Amino acid sequence: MSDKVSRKEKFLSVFPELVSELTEVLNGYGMTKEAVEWFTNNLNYNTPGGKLNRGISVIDTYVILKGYKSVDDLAVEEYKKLAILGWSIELLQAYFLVADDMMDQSITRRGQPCWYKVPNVGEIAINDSFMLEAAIYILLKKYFKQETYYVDLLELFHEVTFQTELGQLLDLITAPEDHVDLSKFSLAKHSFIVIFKTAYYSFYLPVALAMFAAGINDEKDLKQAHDVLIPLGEYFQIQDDYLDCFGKPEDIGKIGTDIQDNKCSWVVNTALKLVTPEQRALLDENYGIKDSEKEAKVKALFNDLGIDKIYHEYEEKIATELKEKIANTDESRGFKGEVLTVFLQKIYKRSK
Ligand code: GPP
Ligand code: MG
Ligand code: MG
Ligand code: MG
Repeated sequence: MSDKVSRKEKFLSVFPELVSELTEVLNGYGMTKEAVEWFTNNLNYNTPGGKLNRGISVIDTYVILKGYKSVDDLAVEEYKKLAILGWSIELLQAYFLVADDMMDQSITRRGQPCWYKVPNVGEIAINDSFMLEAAIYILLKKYFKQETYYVDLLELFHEVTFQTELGQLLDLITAPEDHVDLSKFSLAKHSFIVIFKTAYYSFYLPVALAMFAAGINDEKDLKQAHDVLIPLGEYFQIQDDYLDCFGKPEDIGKIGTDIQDNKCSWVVNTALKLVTPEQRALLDENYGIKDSEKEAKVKALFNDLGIDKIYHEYEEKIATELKEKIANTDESRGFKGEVLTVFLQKIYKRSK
């Protein structure tokens, strides 16, 4: 635990330097004091408030690939470069979340009002989200332009960003907030949405960044990472969907809202495959409506259908498949299966 806290603190301690370096760029363009303050607030409000797992996992992965004992073995400059790659993912995530909260008309994020809900921000948040994304490329240019893998980093960020946008598009047109149409849902669509909207940037990106930084850039190795991390990311989101419905609020730290919110979740998609015409009619009538009695009817149906058991079977099957794949990792070029094991261990049978 204390190790985890100190890894997070060490990672966080780099952020203020990045904020000053980024705001210096605005000063260099002669931006007004007010504009520089605005950008500083945008960065501080939207970037560091989450769990930072994605950013920190870049560093952890690099430590394993390089065969170091711990992050304390990294030289100061080496640590900073890795932390910048980590913060670049966190900036990408900040960009996505500021924009997503406007699209979803959300109210709070990470325990505070969504940025666009902050007084005087409103639709300026659209431009602010673009600036969070632009900050990634300012940092990459400053710290990595001289590296042979600079173009690899740029292409990776561009590709993963586009993949996330594809997932977001399918998510938005499949489950509009205000219109329930369960005929648009399917497990195949669910799989596409979660892989593109979450798995690429949350699971593949941190490992691929660490691999480039460690000089392990063979297509075959990137594919080995991809072929475990993408299904692992899908598994992670299926857990999230499962816990939203079946998790204990005291474990997951929130009260699930997917049923009332008309979410195209793994749970409803699994149910849709099993229902009789009568049960389907019950779902059509009660899913996606802000009414706790209707929600309770849907939950009772999920229980009747044995979704809980199907989930646990899925979990065992996917974990076994992933362990087998990891055991077969070809380490001849320097890639290490341990990187993938660490990710799987963090997720397997989590209850929060
Ligand atoms: C959050 O998903 C959205 C993303 C991670 C990707 C957004 C992509 C863009 C291109 C803007 P969500 O809306 O399902 O989750 P949450 O409940 O956290 O808002
Ligand atoms: Mg959202
Ligand atoms: Mg969304
Ligand atoms: Mg969820």
